[in-house]
Amino acid sequence: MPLHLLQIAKKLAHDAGKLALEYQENGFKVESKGGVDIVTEADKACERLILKTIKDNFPDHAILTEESGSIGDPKSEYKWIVDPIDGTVNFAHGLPYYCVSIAIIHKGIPIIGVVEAPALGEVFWAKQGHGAFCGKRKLQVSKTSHIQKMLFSYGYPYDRKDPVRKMTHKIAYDMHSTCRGVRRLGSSALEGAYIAAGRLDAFFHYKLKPWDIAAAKIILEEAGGIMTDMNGALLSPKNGRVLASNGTLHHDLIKVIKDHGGDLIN
Ligand code: 2AM
Ligand code: CA
Repeated sequence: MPLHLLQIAKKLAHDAGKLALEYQENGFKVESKGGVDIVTEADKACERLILKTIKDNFPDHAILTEESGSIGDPKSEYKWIVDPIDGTVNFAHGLPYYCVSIAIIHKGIPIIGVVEAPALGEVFWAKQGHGAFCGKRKLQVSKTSHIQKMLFSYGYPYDRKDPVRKMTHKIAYDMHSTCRGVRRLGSSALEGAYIAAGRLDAFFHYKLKPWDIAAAKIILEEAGGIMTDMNGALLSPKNGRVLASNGTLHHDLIKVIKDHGGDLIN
């Protein structure tokens, strides 16, 4: 792996985060992508900045981003997966729970993940085999082993007619009655990073895209956690079902989801 890849990914996330903060300060236009899904001027500007730097430095690398889709040779050894702003709805409303998410995949294996939350002043990052960090602090998932003691988080798909919304509601309602607390932060990448940091214990979300969770996945796994499909299988970009946890709780969570039939729909 080129030594400077991690440095460049971190600098990119930092620069894009600074740009997002500038938009937050000075105002921005918001556009609808259909339904309640929105994109802001800041999402587009941050993505342009990131794309330009990757293309200038690594012209032969492939890129997948939220706003531009797939770019470059799909057979390239390296692929960047970028969400310029994860938590766009929070960003648009001035809530600080949003982040820039950048992952680098080498020959199909995630090797670097960076999740920078500029309004919170934190950067979570990981390099394959070297652990996960928040700034300089090494991260470790929580030791929570009972659902009753868990702080749980989740998200709803944007599409109001999607049947998985009802399923999401059923599972979340169950969690509300059984675990210590339930939160919805509105940024899947940040929720994954927070499980890595031991702040949350678990998270689930249907209909996520690779750019929502690619960086968080490597950060979480390097901190001792797990991210899988709702039934414990490897994540599939085809269905976007994501269950993330500290690892210890995973088996019990899969059972809860299964009891509701949540492993059968996507
Ligand atoms: P975004 O802010 O980049 O759109 C909100 O629940 C979280 O899930 C955010 O991280 C949001 O990413 C992500 N997300 C991705 N696809 C989604 C979808 N179809 N519906 C709702 N949230 C989605
Ligand atoms: Ca986004």
